[in-house]
Amino acid sequence: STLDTQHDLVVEKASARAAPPPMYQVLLLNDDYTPMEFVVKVLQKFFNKNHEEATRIMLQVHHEGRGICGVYPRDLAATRIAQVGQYARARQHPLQCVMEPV
Ligand code: TYC
Repeated sequence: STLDTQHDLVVEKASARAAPPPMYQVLLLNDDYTPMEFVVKVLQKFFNKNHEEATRIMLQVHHEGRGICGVYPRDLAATRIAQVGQYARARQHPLQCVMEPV
């Protein structure tokens, strides 16, 4: 470690720091029933996408079966999946969201 006496900043060696947390992709899965505009809304509301990027991801899922919504540490990925599940179920849509390690 070095001490920056001007600014009191401590810079540690990488080997002395905590490892970065394991990261997980959150993916949306295609189905035949969930309306396209609902999927776009979910991507804006829970994954902070603008309408254009949300539309691109929705169409990728529609055509390829799955698409990446975001990459997060495990607890945040699990929270997003639970939020999407509750939001979709409450509106009678079968939309499914899953996570997998990067
Ligand atoms: N396939 C759906 C339809 O034609 C649209 C859709 C896109 C559904 C993405 C789910 O994750 C999904 N209405």
